[in-house]
Amino acid sequence: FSLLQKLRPAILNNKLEVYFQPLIDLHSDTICSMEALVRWPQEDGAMIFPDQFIPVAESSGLINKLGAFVLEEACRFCAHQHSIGNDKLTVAVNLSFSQFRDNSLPGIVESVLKKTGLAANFLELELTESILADEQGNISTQLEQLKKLGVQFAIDDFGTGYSNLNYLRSFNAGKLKIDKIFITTLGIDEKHEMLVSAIINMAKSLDMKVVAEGVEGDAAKTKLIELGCDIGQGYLWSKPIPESQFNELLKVER
Ligand code: G
Ligand code: G
Ligand code: MN
Ligand code: NA
Repeated sequence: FSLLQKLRPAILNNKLEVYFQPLIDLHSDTICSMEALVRWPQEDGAMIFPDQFIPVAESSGLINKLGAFVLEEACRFCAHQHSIGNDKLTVAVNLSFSQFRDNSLPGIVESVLKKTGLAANFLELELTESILADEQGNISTQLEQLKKLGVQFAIDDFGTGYSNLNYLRSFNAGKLKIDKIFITTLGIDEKHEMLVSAIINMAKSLDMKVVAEGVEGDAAKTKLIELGCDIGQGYLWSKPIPESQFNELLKVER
């Protein structure tokens, strides 16, 4: 069987699972958000990661179903956290270019928010710069519709794509996520330090919160605090984990 032949029934029969990775507010040292990252557990205990099956879902038209599933799981879990008192927690969901292909995304997001009861401003959609830069398609119309719903946006993998800084400014995303390739060795070697510092200052001048992805050690964390970064995400705190384990993390914190 090909991956595609297995993926279709897996999605239809709810065999995919959504993991969550915490984002840490570096000022208060507490969990302020979580990123939803999809996983595909296999019968034999093995795990297939999204780098392998997202491209298959994108090229086969399954990405909308997959995306709707992740959105619903993410919003449901966040709404549940609100109901038990973690009422500041936000949740981030990754979007791919192909999820904008048929104009259905704003409607899907709206219905998921309604169904799960999560207030729109607690949902954060992660976009890459290439999605933002699309000028031929109708992505910008859909982004406007999503903005009207009141959802938030984060620019993902910043520093690895082609930036249109003027568009970045006018788009007004709430968060800028610096790609992990610039972060992992921070505080160990000085290679990326000036660049990270410049990105942080740029984001601040654009009124965006800055997230450093791929924080793996204390050296990077210390350097990021020194550089004025707001939020960290990475193995230093936790890798992406299932809901049950995420609940434990939040309990430890309280
Ligand atoms: O944990 P990691 O292996 O989860 O993620 C690998 C890549 O897959 C990342 O680029 C991430 O953005 C992407 N990804 C993870 N979950 C989703 C999802 O639900 N939707 C989309 N479109 N991409 C995802
Ligand atoms: O959506 P995005 O492309 O940013 O996906 C984040 C990816 O980074 C996921 O695959 C996630 O599992 C991975 N990741 C999260 N924290 C770390 C980390 O500290 N180090 C590394 N190398 N990868 C990480
Ligand atoms: Mn992401
Ligand atoms: Na990223």
